[in-house]
Amino acid sequence: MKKISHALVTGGAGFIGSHLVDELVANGCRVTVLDNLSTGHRHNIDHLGDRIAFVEGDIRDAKLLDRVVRGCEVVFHQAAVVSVTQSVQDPSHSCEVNDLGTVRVLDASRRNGVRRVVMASSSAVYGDDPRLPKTEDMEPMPMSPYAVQKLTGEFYASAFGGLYGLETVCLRYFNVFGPRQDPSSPYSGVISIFMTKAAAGQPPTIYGDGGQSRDFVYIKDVVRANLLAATEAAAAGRVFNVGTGAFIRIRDLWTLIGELSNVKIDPVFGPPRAGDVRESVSDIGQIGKALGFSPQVALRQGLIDTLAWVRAAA
Ligand code: UD2
Repeated sequence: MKKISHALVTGGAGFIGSHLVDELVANGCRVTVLDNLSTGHRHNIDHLGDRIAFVEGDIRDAKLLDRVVRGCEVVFHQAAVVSVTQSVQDPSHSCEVNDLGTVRVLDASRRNGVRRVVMASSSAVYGDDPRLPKTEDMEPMPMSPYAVQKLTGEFYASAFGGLYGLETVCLRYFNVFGPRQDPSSPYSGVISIFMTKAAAGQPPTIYGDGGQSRDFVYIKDVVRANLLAATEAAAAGRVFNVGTGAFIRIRDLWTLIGELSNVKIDPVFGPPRAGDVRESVSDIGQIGKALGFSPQVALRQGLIDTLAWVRAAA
């Protein structure tokens, strides 16, 4: 892996951000974390002690951004209101954080000589386009405020490249899972919720008929995609899917988690969730070709590792 001298990770106390921080530190990179701890946790980065600089603050704070961005070579922009449901309930708030916050991060980056910004985008931008798998050249069909905001972020990234020469890479994450994904809110990732239910011997609620598909990508692979996006010359100005190219339906996911957890409990079915996408599976040909990325951790192995973490954390 090519070396990065100094990186800012926004949302670095969150699930994805904190794993990225771990890997950057392991690679000898100087790391600053900016996180307002709205959904991130100090305990995700506490083990790093003074090997990182932690700044508690908000990405909408332009003055603070100027201070923390200065001297950074790469910015990994992971901070966001990450829940589709929350964006449906409070579109103004998620717009402020996800759009205004993103513009502020890009603006501070270009004013302070950052070489490249790697941005967390989302598979949500594809919406319910029935064509599968989803390829980056499909016309986006955002169905939720969250999806609109992530797509807007991509457009800003592209405009900042054209206007100011700032290198940007947008990564459309599919469903990321792994240790540290917080199961405690109704907006949490389905795997962390299902595992917690299985451990407690309780039935999960499946929204809709459970036939919806998702492409679950393990956190370690997502971190690797970020590092490639930051260091490979060919990534600049591009948008890439980050997934596995495979999918599982939500009801089959519960069966698999039950099997790995040694429980057999029938799920409860509830009404479908507003803004939920029916089918989601990535085409990862582009990121494979341009950056040499391919996922290394299969769903089953990732679930086993996540389950071990859930049990240790209980
Ligand atoms: C994920 C991302 C989101 C966005 C989106 C793009 C997470 C946590 N969120 O949202 O940020 O990028 O992908 O489409 O990764 N479900 C249940 N029962 C539960 C919880 C969830 O049936 O208790 C279903 C839910 O209705 C959905 C699927 O499981 O169909 C996945 O839900 P999720 O919240 O983990 O992720 P998603 O795809 O809504």
